[in-house]
This record gives sequence, structure tokens and C-alpha cells, in this order.
Amino acid sequence: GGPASLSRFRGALVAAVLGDCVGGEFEGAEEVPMESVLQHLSSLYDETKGNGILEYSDDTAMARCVVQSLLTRAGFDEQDMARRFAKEYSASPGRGYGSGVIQVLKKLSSPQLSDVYQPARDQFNGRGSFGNGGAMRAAPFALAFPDPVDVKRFARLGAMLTHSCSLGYNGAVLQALAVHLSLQGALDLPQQFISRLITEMEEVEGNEATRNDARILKEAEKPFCERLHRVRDLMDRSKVSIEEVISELGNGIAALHSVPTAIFCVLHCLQPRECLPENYGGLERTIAYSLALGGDTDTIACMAGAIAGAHYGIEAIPQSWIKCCEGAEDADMNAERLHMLYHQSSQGG
Ligand code: R7I
Ligand code: MG
Ligand code: MG
Repeated sequence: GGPASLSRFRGALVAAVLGDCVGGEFEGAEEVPMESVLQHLSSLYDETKGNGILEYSDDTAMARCVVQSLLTRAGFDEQDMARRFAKEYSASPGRGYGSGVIQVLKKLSSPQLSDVYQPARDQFNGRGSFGNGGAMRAAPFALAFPDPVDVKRFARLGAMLTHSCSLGYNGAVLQALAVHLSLQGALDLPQQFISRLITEMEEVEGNEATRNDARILKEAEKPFCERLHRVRDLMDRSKVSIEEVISELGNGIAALHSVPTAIFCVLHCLQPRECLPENYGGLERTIAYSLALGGDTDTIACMAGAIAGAHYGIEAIPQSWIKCCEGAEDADMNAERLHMLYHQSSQGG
């Protein structure tokens, strides 16, 4: 489809859910042989096997709250979004939430709370979390707002409800921007895609809060920009091993060690790769490759899935995968609603 087509919206939201659901199998695994990944994925093609439904985790649970809030409020409403996070957590606390964020979600359910951003600020001795929990649920912001200024602003504020460290919320901004550009068809020119992300993040990271957090955590002055340069270097190389990707970019639960990694997975899988089956399309390659990195597989596959889904569109997603994953059909319906909201706002009314 063309820029911002319905197919791209559906692809983005559905593939994010698939990444989370299929990625759950390997979350936290240090080494994941490609063979195990392909075996796991091949069970999804076999509808007769009746291997049941793969459940989604916190990544999708929170993204669903973001979607519902953006749709019902027809825009960003921090009170409403915070309430939904808290309610979802208390209804299903066993979705695999990060160990720190649980404290925030409990505090957010207090009716006395006056500042919904305060619980997040209290995390980790007042520095805030740098986990990837803001980024893992950032894709819907790109599907609700056509203007990149809104995408950046609301992805940041939405993340700050649980992640007040700049290394947390800037990861959410980067993820939302990647989905935004992909929706426009920007992955047709991969070199320009990465350059535009770097240019955007130069501005996003050009402030005192980022400099402070980076200094305290002993990171480069603009941590995400530095990582995006590494992504560009890896892209330019003809052969890259999985070990190199992990050591250069990471595969962990910090946003800094997972958002650039997810972006690399998408870029690397734009073309066929030796380690992946020839009959795989780009979307399948991206998910398989994300899982083979090990570490925070559900989240990296979820984020890579959103970016790749926005590029390839819904037609690239095997029907049988959708049937195997909890919440995938819901995501498909919500994508249509977001598509309407997006095009209403771009007409200014
Ligand atoms: O970021 P968050 O929501 O976790 C998301 C991850 C995804 O992989 C999900 O799939 C799920 O598995 O969890 O939750 P947080 O608790 O805010 O952050 C995750 C973890 O990062 C924390 O439990 C800490 O181990 C670590 N972390 C920090 N450690 C030290 N100092 C995050 N921020 C800090 C910090 O400032
Ligand atoms: Mg998870
Ligand atoms: Mg995870």
C-alpha cells in the first residue's frame, strides 16, 4: 500500500503482537540456535496441530491500554492512560512485567494520586527506569498522530508514566519515530531511513536531561545517536554475526540495548539472508532474526515487528500466525480504528 495505508497500520499493530507472543518462548535465553527458532515458528504454520494459543505478555497488555486510551479520548490523556495501565495490571498481574514497574503500576491505582508522573520519578532512587517498557508500547503513538512533532511528544509523555529516565523515554520516542517513518514508506531507502532517525534523535537528545542521565550512567553524550551510528556501520557490512550484533547493540531489557537492536533487525532482514529460509518473506525473516538474538526476545521482536509490519503491510503476515496469537485479531480491528483517527487528524478536524 501507499504511505499511511490501512494495510500498513494493520501490519504494524498485528506484527507487534505476534513478535510479543512468539518471542515469549525465548525471553531471557542466552543462546538461541536458529534451528530452535525455525522449529518454533514452523509449529505456527500447522493449524491442524492445535498447539493452542500463544499468550501475549506485558508488552501487548500495555500497548492495548495505549490504543484504547488514544481511541476513546481521541488523543493523549495522561490520566486516562495511567488509569488503564493500573487497571490492566491489577486484572492480570501475571503477564511478565518488569520487576521495578510493578511498584509504579500499584501506585497509579491510588485514587489519591494527584500527579500521575510522580510514581515513575520515584523509581530507582529518583532517577527513573531506563527499561524498555516505554518503548515496547510506543508504536500506537505513530498510528494515532500524523504529525511527527505529536508522535515524539506523546510517545515521550506516554512512556514517562512509568519511565522517567531519559534513557527510557527517549527509547520510546525512537521506536515511535521508526514506526512513523516506516508507515510513510521510508524503508524503501534504508540509508535515508537511518540517517533521518539519527537527525531526529540529535534533536531529541540535545538537552540537559539527556546529558545528565548519560553522564550518570556513563554513556555517550547522546546515547541513542551513538547506537544508531553503530546500526549504520553494521548495515554497511556484508557479513555480520549474531554475536557481533549482540555485543555492538545489545539484546537486554534497557531501552538503549534493545530499541536500536530492533531497528537493526528490520534493516538487516530487508533482503534475504543465508541463515534464514528462502521461502520466508521479509516480515517472517525479521521476527525469526529477532528471536535468534536471544535476551529480551519478546520485546525486541515486538518492536521490530511493529516497524517491519508498517513496511510490509498486513498481506505479509501468515494467517496461521495470526490465529495462533492471543490479541492479534483485536489488534487488527484496532488498527482500522487508529487509521481513521489518524486520517481525521490529518484533515484537521
Ligand atoms: O521497563 P519495564 O517495563 O520492563 C520491560 C521488560 C520487557 O522485556 C517486558 O517484556 C518485561 O519482561 O519487562 O520494567 P522496569 O522494571 O522499569 O525495568 C526493567 C528492569 O530494568 C528492572 O527490573 C531493572 O532490572 C532494570 N532497570 C534498572 N536497573 C538499575 N537501575 C531499569 N532501570 C534501572 C535503573 O535505573
Ligand atoms: Mg513482555
Ligand atoms: Mg521482554
